[in-house]
Amino acid sequence: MSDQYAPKPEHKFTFGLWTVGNPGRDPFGPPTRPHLSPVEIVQLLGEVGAYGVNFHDNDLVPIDATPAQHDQIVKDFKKALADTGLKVPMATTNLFSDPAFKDGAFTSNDPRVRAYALSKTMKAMDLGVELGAKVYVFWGGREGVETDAAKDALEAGKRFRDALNFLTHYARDQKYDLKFALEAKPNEPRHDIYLPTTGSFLGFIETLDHPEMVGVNPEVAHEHMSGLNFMHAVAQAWDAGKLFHIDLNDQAFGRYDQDLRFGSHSIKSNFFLVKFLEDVGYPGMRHFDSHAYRTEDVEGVKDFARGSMRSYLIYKEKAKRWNEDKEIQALVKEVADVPTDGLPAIDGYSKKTADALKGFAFDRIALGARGLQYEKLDQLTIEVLLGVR
Ligand code: GLT
Ligand code: MN
Ligand code: MN
Repeated sequence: MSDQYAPKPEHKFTFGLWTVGNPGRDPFGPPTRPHLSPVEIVQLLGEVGAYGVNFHDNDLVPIDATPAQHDQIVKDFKKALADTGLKVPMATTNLFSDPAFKDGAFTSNDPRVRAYALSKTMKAMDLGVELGAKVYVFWGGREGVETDAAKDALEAGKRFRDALNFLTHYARDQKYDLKFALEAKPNEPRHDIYLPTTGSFLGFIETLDHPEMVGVNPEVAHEHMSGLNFMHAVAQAWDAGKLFHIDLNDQAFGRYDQDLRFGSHSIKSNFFLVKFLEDVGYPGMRHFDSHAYRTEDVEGVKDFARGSMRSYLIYKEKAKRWNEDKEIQALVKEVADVPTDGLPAIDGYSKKTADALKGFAFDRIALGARGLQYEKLDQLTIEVLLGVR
């Protein structure tokens, strides 16, 4: 592998314990590779050159661990972090695996489940902060329904809001330096999950007590499952100052949640995503929320992890090439570089401008007849991606 695409700490590449630790289980068959302990996963990530490791409370400490086991596990994990230099930039809560959460956590109809979810999340936040996390992710995998006969959607939204408000107040009370990042997914494991897209969350956040603490964690696969352009969702989040974290993976449209290796499937979309993140200077973590094919052994998991980071850096290099390509840039410029003689200048609203615009004689036919050369521009883009430019 050429050095140019070797991961470095400044690239901020992170993986979850649940990603490289995925043992290859799927709904149709059991694991195909050995279980790795958190310490072994940290060592593996150190070996492949990742910057950080993220976790759900129960990826690290099993849900039924005794206090003594908890302490020992956290101690061993801290030692592995110190030995490898890996950081913990993000943590989250598992509010979806345990049968107690089968009808949701914060939106459950059962007030005892909602209270348990708050308690579990506060303890998980304590653990995350203890290990250095600055971002706390909320993915409400079970916050939904199979049938709308079961739950009042309006009430569910209010419960979700109440829970997040409670937890922002808790974080402030504890003086935690922690931001929340909400992750949307339209369905799976529920038939429908509430607040199904990043755009839904961006609207919802503004209804919270502390919107400044709360942003989003968009995931490629999840927006693709909704049939959406992921980069557009990311751009909207960035514009709103809400891109606190990002889950990179890949996904074919119209399929189950595949969590494919980043960069492996939707090549043009991935290119424009990386170009966007690099062009705006997104300063956060590049988290790979994906896992190796079920066909792989532990060596294949390393191939998966190395490939994710390497592909990101290749896309980044292609984006630089695109930005520096004279022919491409000339075409980009040409679209907006047109004579505007006589056109009223628009610098915000004024009555004078409004009147001038309403009185101006536009040559609508000429506007519609102009060719924009996007075919040529896209072909040049494809040629950059295919390596002939
Ligand atoms: C789960 C889900 C991911 C979320 C994780 C955080 S867990 O693997 O599929 O998209 O980001 O809870
Ligand atoms: Mn995710
Ligand atoms: Mn996913």
